[in-house]
Amino acid sequence: MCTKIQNTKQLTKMGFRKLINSKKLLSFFAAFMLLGTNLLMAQTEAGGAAAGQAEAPKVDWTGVAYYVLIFFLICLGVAIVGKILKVYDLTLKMQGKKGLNWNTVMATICIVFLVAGLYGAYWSFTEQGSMTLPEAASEHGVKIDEMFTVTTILTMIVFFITQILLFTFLFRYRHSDKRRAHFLPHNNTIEKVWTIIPAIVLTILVVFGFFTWQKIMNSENLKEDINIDVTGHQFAWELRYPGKDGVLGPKDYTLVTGTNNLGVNFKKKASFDDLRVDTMYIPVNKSIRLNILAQDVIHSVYMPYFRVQLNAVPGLPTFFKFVPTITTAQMRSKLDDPKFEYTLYCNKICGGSHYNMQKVVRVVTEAEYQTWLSRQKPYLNDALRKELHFASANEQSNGSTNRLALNN
Ligand SMILES: [Cu+2]
Repeated sequence: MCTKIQNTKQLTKMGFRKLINSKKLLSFFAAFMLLGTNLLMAQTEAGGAAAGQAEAPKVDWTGVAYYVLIFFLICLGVAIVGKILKVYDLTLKMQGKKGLNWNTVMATICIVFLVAGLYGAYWSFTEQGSMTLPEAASEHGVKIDEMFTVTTILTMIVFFITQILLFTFLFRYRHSDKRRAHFLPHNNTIEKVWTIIPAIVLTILVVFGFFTWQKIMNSENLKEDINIDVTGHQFAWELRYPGKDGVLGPKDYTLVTGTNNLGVNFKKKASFDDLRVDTMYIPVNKSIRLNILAQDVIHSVYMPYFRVQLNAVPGLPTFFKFVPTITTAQMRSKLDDPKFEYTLYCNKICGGSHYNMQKVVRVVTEAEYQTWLSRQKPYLNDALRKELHFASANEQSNGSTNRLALNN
């Protein structure tokens, strides 16, 4: 008996030695790296503070290394606990006692996983939930948000029920020598329940989505729509507004030149008063029709606050109609951010300078919109007049005064 205990002690010692020897170097390395990363992060923070607030925040890749290392440390910790349990189990067996009940260990781990996972879901909602967009600033955006909320609530109910059932069943019905499993080869009722319920829920969601999409996209073209051409190319958005006639001149890709970079056809009258603008001004509560085009690769018109997104595809003109409901000034006071701007982004990684594809969008009152519109420059600028061999704006105005003078 005495030798048996000694043997056990020796074995335990050997086990621990092995464990320490194999993990020692790795643990030291991990601790060293963690300390090093912390120092790096401290330096970045100090550097950022010294540089002042004017500089844009930089992506801190040392933070990623920090979390990767923490993950490896946790894995190492779990492995060490596992090894210790294994050694403890062996010790018990060598002492002639009953070893560890691994089924109970695994079942407990399942419950721990469930609790940690549920807390993770709660953390995700409370921490990252605030990162979602504020209220929709367009008519259809409210409907999209409703759809999103209903889908999230339904999927969350299913998520919580299934996860809690899965892990508690794993715990409750873990293997036990006192219990025999019931053999259930087939049950029609269960099959029907788990086929019909998801089918009904999914059908409701799909039909709901289908009708919402129909309402958004099947809008008629109205005379009072404000047509705006949004053309994407690497790496900028070009905006063209119709002039007083309210009609955009036609375009033809064969007419594209350095000066006429959108290929506007100036054989048509409607093209003459078109305007080229830099910031997209749109009047509140008016129907806006964006005519979306791309000249090289696929881009994507993305205006998150209006819940607008549509691809800009070369050779395939598309459009999106929406009604903005909150002015920039109103949104600024709502968000308590005097610098807030709505933005038009490109939502396709379309090349190296993709990030450049941004335009400020301002939602204003009708009066402000008209004032702004009257100040915009025509697409047909002097350089383009020269290229097309048109009389320049100055010559034309001089000509008309001369004619007036002659008539008098
Ligand atoms: Cu793009």
